[in-house]
Amino acid sequence: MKKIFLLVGLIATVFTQQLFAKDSKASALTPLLTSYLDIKNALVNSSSTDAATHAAEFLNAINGIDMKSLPASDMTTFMTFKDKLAFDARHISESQDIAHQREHFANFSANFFKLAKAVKLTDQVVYYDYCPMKKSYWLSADAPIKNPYFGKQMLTCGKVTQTLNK
Ligand SMILES: [Cu+2]
Repeated sequence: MKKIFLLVGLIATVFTQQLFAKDSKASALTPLLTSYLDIKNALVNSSSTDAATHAAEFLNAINGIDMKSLPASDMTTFMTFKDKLAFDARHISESQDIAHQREHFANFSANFFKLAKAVKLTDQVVYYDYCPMKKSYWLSADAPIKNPYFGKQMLTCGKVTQTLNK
């Protein structure tokens, strides 16, 4: 009998988690995380062209967000960071110079993490990594370190400093 209760409890828990998962995935801001990670991966691969393309996508996404569709608290946070994020994304999108893109990416990442901490963008685990050489941070969806500031030159330099959704 006890086992049945446990089983029912377990099923209820899983069901509830899935309901919440569906809820948070619906955030209008989730595409920003996708584009952010695309930019990051392009920099890991030292591709300035791809970084520029994905930064342009980010810019389109952030300018296309309907603020009225956001819950009030998310809207306030979003408004705090919108212009700052758009500024760095625009510079990355307009440059083909990877060093210049990486300069902007440092500030971009710091602001993006503040947004990601305040607004639930995903149910997936997000890592906040730090590069001691560059003294800068980045977000990643994967635990192994792949450094976007140096790429192949120093691919595994850095460490995880914070983890979201774990
Ligand atoms: Cu610039």
